This record gives sequence, structure tokens and C-alpha cells, in this order.
Amino acid sequence: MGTAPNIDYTLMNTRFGLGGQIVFKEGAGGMPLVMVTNSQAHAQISLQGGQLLRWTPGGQRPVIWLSPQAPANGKPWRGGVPVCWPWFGPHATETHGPTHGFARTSPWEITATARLPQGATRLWLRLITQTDTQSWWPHATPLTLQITVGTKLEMTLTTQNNTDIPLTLSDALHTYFAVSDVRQIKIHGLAHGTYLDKTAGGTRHSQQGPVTITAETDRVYVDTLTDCLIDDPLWRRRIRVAKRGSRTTVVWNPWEEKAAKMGDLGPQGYLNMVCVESANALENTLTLAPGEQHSLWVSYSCEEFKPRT
Ligand code: TA6
Repeated sequence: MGTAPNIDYTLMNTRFGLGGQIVFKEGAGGMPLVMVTNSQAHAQISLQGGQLLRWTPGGQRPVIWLSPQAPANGKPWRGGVPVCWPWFGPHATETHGPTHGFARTSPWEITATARLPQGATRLWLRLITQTDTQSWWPHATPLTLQITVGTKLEMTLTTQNNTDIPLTLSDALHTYFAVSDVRQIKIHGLAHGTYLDKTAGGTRHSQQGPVTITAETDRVYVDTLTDCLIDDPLWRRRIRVAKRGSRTTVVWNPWEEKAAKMGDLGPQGYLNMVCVESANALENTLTLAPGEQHSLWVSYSCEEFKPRT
């Protein structure tokens, strides 16, 4: 894991604090955190990993799930919105390459903050280039993340190819959504889509109806552009997952046995989370021409649950 630069919290609060709307502070294990509070929502971001950890719009339960266990041994936080980049899953050739790339374990910095006219708060983050990741990715490809905290949570992950060769890469916002009981939810928006089932050797299947989760689920839906709706009848809530610049949706829940082996989900944690990830992965991997830029945009919002007939 890359080392975070020494942070002068007083200076950061003066420079980017927007009069107290944004507060920089040291979290558990010395991890730099950014707390965002405005009239619409509350959020928390870790500068280690550029990882949004919490987002709670006014009047709602938390929308993003975060493990009660702080990360150990250089791992990213379990939960929130890990940034997977510039590869998804294991590295294609390097066995020591970290799963899902190095962005989620590298330090990021804030480059700007702003109050938006309707009351939301926007933050701009940039991945700090580390020398120890050069062997896996020696390319000049600045990576930025724009986060808007309001009644909606919007995130834009932008990769810029500053080299003079075409580059192939994957990206994902590996979002953990908080749910009442994963066995009760339905995920709409993927019906008739094709998915690769990672619990069954990557075999291809066609989705029939909404996705329900009653066992380990690890599916990569390819060529999917539509919004997903996570219907949660017990909490009377529907989470809308809208996206642009993403051709892949991943649905993941480790279920009981795998969760127990992972050790950082907390007791019964797997029942209260589901990952619905907006990505460009596997057969939807991106190729960026020299000078080209790609943005992956997501928007999350809550609606009242209405049973479907
Ligand atoms: O996106 C699903 C997935 O790739 C699963 O295969 C699963 O292992 C998960 O991500 C979590 O990966 P992590 O490296 O965070 O343990």
C-alpha cells in the first residue's frame, strides 16, 4: 500500500473546508478522512484509496454499507465505494499485482472543493502517483474522482491517457449498498442480460427476471447500460443506480461461508450488503487512444419502494 503524505489538517480545513462543510481529520490507524455535511446529506471519504465510505441523505438510513472493522495489513476498507483501477479482479500476468488494481490502496489528494447552488457539496480528488506501482502500470494516466454529495450521490472517475500509445484498462466503482436483508431484495434492470457467473467457472447465462440473492453470487453482466433498481421491501426503499460510460454491471455477495473466511465483513455483515458495481471489465475492457479521456459516471438516489405487480 502506498504511503499517505503527511497531512496538515489545519491547513486543509482552511484551504478546502468551505466554512466547516468539509472537515479533514485523522481516523483510525492514522487514516486521513474527509467529513462532508450539508443541508442535504452527510458523507465520509477516505483519502487512502479515494474511497467514499458513507453517504446518508437526510431522512434516510445509510445508503452505503461499511464494515464495522477498520482495515488492517494495507487492505482497503471493506465497504464504501472502492475504486478498482486499472484492472479488475486479478492482474492479467503479475501474480503479485493487487486484486482490482492499486487505486484503492493508494493515497489520493483533494484538489478542489465547492458548494453547489442547490446545497450539494462537490470535491475533486486525484490519485497520487507512487513509484512502487510503476512495475504494474508504468503509464502516464492521471486518474481523478469527482464526488458530489447531496440528495443524490454522484461520482465521476476519469482516466486520461497522456501517453502516445493506446492503453487497455478496466475500471469499476465497487459500491457496497446497505440493505435490510439481502435475501429479501430484488435487483431490477438486468433482465435478459448476459452474465458470466464467477461462482461457476465464468460460464455464460441469461438473466431471467430480477436478480435475487439466496447464495454466493458473483456475476459480471456484460454489455449493460441501464439503471439498476435495488428494491428493499423491509426498509420500504428503492435505491436507483444510474450510470454512464460503463458497459458492465457486477452483482456480488460472498454469502456466509466465504464471508467468514474473508474475516472483515463483521458478524452477519453479508446479510446487510450487496455490491452493484458500475464497471468496464472482462469483455468490456476499455481501450484509450493517445490523448483520449474516459469517464465513468454514477448517480445513486433513494426512492420510495413500490411493490411491482
Ligand atoms: O466484484 C466482485 C469481486 O470481484 C468478487 O469476485 C469478490 O472477490 C470481490 O470482488 C471482492 O474482492 P476483494 O479483493 O475486495 O476481496
